[in-house]
Amino acid sequence: MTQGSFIAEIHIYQHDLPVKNGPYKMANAQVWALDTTLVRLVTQDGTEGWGETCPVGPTYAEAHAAGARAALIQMAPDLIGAPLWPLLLHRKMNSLLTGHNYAKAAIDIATHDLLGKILGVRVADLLGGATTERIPSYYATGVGAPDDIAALARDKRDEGYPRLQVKVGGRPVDIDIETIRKVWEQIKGSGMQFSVDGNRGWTTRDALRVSRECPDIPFIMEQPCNTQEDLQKIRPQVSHGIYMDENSIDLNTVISATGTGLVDGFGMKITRIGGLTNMRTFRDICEVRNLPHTCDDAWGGDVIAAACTHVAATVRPDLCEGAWLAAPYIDGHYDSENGIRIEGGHIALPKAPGLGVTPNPDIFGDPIASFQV
Ligand code: 0XW
Ligand code: MG
Repeated sequence: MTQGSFIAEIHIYQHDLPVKNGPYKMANAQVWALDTTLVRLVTQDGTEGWGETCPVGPTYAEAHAAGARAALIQMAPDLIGAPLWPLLLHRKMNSLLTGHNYAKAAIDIATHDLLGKILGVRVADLLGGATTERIPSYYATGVGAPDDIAALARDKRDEGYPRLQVKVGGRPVDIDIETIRKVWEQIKGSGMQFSVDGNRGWTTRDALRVSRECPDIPFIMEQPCNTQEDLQKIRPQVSHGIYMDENSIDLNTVISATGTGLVDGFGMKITRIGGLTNMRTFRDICEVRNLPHTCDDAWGGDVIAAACTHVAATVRPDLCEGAWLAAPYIDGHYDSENGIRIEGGHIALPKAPGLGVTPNPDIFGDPIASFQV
């Protein structure tokens, strides 16, 4: 029973996820392969739970793969013997290390997986209950030539994706404007939601110009510029909605951004905000303020994909902008049978207790570090 369950073992693994047809290009990052970190927690009676954290290269955010592992190794010895309650574990982790949400998230996700298995319920139910068994996803293009991205947009529309995110930035803004126009030609009238993601890459001058020159196209601007101050500056001058992604580094920032009306929604990453415990709080703040948001992560395999899917299943449907998964960009699954897949632009919520995926540990080789009672 959970009352007596505690963490008896922590195993940390490193694994590479090569990008299909790489590199994947964003305004501030280009990635050929992703260095992911997995955590396997084991309780005293041998029940296992999995967590994962996978920054998308070292320049997308203040997170990098080696940093995640160093932070986990720093905390792990003091987490042996800790009870499985996610809130108490968060407090414990915060007493051991300040910040480093993206590393703490791997432990938090694994704890939810474990708790679900012990209680015989899915993670979505631990988070308040699933509103759907078929979760919308969205497709994110890389930064690319206008005609190529428009052709991709058409394919993804035809596949049934309800939302498209087009990456821009890091090049002359005229090419971004051309891309936006050509994509819109393909998706207008289809009902597909449209996000234009600058990944911090536009100057405020660029963002103002795009909004001014595309007043007829109903996209939202996702993290167009680098800082919150930049967003404040453009906010009163643009006619398009603004979503915050990379700047929303913790719940405190989310509270400020919602409280001041700085943004109209969020692109949110489970690991950036600190795991499912904080993601649940974030979801509830957004629901109070009627703010739409995604449930994503930077990158990662089946464990992260399952975590995104479970939390997205609990979001009020009119606020759910989808769960982005790396699955279409990488080969293979950790769990060959129940790995998370996108079909027709949607994801089936796993049925089994916990995260509902069981990674094959042979894929990851020996742990890079292990801790036990
Ligand atoms: C499209 N994503 C969810 C995946 C990439 O890691 C970046 C991210 C975003 O929206 O910035
Ligand atoms: Mg984004």
